Amino acid sequence: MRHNPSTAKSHLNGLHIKQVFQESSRRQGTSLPSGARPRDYPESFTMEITDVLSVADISTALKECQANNSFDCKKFFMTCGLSKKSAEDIRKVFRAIDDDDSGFIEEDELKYFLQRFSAGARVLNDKETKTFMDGGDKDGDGRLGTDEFVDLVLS
Ligand SMILES: [Ca+2]
Ligand SMILES: [Ca+2]
Repeated sequence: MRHNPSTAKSHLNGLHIKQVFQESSRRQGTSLPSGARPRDYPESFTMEITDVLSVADISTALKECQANNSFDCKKFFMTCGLSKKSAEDIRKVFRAIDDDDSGFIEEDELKYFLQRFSAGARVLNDKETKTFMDGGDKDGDGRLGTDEFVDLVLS
């Protein structure tokens, strides 16, 4: 029986190295906040709200609450399509609104809620922010936890 040493192995290794190099260049291209730990947030790094919701639906929802005092969170969640999303998708949106990654949406983050959907959107006034917070803050700690947010969207 003849045994022919294969030359294919070294060729494959060359290809493999090239693929690894391309992969690592691609990863370096993504923006990583300093001090962030990728393993804790496997999917949320480059997460944009538009990964979950369509730009057209967001635009319609923002138009509905353009006038001062016209913001209604239930109506907004319905129009932008978030009410029909899975709890997992709603949690992704939660993380996008939780700007300081505290695990909670505080009042000052809620005030800028609409700007997370579109940078040019208006800021909610104090009354709208309070109504929004009171509607979701079931345990009364003055901030929205993930479950409180998911419940509010799906209610
Ligand atoms: Ca926060
Ligand atoms: Ca709360």
